[in-house]
Amino acid sequence: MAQATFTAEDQKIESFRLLSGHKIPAIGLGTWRSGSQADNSVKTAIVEGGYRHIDTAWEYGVQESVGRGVKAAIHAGVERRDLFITSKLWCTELSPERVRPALLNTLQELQLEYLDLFLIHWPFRLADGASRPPKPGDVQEMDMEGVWREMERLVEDKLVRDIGVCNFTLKKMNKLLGFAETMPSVCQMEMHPGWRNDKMLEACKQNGIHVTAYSPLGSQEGGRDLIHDETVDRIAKKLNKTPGQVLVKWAIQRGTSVIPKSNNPDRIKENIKVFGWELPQEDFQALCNIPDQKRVLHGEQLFVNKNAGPLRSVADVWDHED
Ligand code: NDP
Ligand code: 1BO
Repeated sequence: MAQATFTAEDQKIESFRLLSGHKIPAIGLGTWRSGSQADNSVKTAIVEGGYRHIDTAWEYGVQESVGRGVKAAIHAGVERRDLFITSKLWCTELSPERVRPALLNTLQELQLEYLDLFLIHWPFRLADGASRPPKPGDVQEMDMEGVWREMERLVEDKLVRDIGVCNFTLKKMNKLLGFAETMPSVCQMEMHPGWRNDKMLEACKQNGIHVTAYSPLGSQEGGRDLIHDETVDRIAKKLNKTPGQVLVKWAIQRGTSVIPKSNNPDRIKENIKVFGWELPQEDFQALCNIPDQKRVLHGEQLFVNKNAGPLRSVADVWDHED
């Protein structure tokens, strides 16, 4: 259930309660492809935009810059305990003995003592130096139970407050729930009106697992341009909001937190001005009815080797559930 808190700027920011009892702010700043501007974007988001949630990953190559941005925000007076910082365990580190060193490296890059949320980035183990697309042998068996046990130990040792997964299927989630002693608090998945993924959202809700929607605007280069979608544009004009705000609000009204990425200070501040108003039901529904449902982030380049497998198609990546 969403709850509201107020930032220093008196902007009402909603949050969702996780299974652990901790709260996740409804909006976070994405940092994939933020590059060397990540520090400025993170500082602007926190200090000027009122963001309290930052999403990053080792794979993005920006953790040191994100860490500088967080440090600058703390220097400007924001308390660490009021921030929610997420990072992710990359595929090359998906073996039990590599989990803790990877987390410690992430903490060092971010200059933090703990993470609020640590996620398995994708449920496939990659060999060190794996190519894109993968060569034979690059995609390897993952010991999901062994990796999860190590994630659980990070919670016990207070190095991370919550753990979770990304890019899972129903099949993989059921497998994880079969042995998890600490439940995944969060499942981070691609979700926007062009790829609703209702099945996964419902399954997570039934298990009390919170969903964070990634690529809420349709992602970046090579993505789906939802900002210029005619339904989104019509609703934005009608409500006197921007297309970005309509897309962010749609995600929150579905009960998901949402992590739009921007390096542009005006858009960073625009994307979080989504509280104190609602999408009327008819507009929410029109967004749900946008046709041509398909993923942008299907994982083909990362994981599919058509000749050697083990994942020979995008359908294999998603356990033939789409
Ligand atoms: P988004 O859907 O957030 O879209 C980002 C793009 O939209 C950028 O090109 C940005 O440009 C532009 N943009 C931002 N705000 C606006 C606006 N108001 N109006 C018009 N354009 C806008 O893409 P991402 O794929 O980056 O997803 C968001 C975040 O989700 C990632 O950054 C990452 O943190 C996370 N993620 C997680 C994944 C996972 O596997 N767990 C996979 C993919 C993403 P500009 O910067 O110039 O504003
Ligand atoms: C390759 C990483 C996709 C964005 O999380």
